[in-house]
Amino acid sequence: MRHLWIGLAFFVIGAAGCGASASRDASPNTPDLPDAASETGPADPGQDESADSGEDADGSDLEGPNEEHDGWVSTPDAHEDEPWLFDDTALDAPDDPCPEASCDPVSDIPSATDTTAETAATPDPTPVAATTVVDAPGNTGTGFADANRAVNGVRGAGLHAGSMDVFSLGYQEGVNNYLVLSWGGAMVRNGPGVDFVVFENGFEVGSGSGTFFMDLMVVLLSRDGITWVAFPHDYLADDETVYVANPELWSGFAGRFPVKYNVDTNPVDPFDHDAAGGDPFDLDRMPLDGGEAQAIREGGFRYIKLVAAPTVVNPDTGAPFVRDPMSNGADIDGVIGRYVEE
Ligand SMILES: [Ca+2]
Ligand SMILES: [Ca+2]
Ligand SMILES: [Ca+2]
Repeated sequence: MRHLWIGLAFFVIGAAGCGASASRDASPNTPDLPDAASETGPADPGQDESADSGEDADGSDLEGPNEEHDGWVSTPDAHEDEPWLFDDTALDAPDDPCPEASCDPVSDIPSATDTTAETAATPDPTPVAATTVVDAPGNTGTGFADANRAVNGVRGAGLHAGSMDVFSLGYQEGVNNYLVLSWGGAMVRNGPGVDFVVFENGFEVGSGSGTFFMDLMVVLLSRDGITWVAFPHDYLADDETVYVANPELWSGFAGRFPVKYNVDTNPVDPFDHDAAGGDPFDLDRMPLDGGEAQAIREGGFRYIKLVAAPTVVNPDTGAPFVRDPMSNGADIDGVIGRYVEE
């Protein structure tokens, strides 16, 4: 698997600078939003209603069991009085953020060919893009607020440009800060190596600069659309109150890597990270907790929730995850599962 790490080196060499100089001209922008930190105070009791109305405004093409947002509030780790601000301070993360031998604690990129899955029977690879928008409160059906763009195929724009074929999140909790997708009821199982890839639209700021513009997301998984478990994630910077534009420091997040895979113009293997880019995830990193995380690790998941990281509390600081000052919300091009079974 070493060749993968070497292949990735060009992504990260010297990537210690901040993306303040990044231009988002090539990337879709939603209107500027207030700083995330200012929106994460005590919950507004009215947030539930505003969130529901936002969802219903254009939810004709939405479906699924999460219409009442039960998943967000019924998870034991969630704050009952802050339904839209996911606080992972109680996340049942392992002490070792990278418990498997298959997982490099620094690069955090699982090999596509590892054979360490602990599933009883190895599933056959059947790569399928997530096809169903289950919950997208920010969906308006138009432009970058068209949630269909997250299930219509991945159209990456390469190392130095962001795809425009994306659904953009914002930073208003419950209004536009997350997206839930499914595979139409099918299960994404844990097989050898990477099990699913999230394609956002990050890009390198200047050829060879090693500095990347990223819109980071926390990934949550669910079997039933009600109980959610966050994929283990950890910002590894020495000072976690300062944003660093280095994908290697954002362990377990989505939105880290540029996307070269394009269903129309560059239809490479989406699980070949060197060729395709994107953010690979291996269910072997879900903790053996004897509970829901382990059940997903061993049996797979049906629903994926992508949440704008600046609206999620970093348990190491007690404040929301920091972000690039130019970031105004993640842009989701698509998600592809590798071992998809009915
Ligand atoms: Ca796996
Ligand atoms: Ca982006
Ligand atoms: Ca797309």
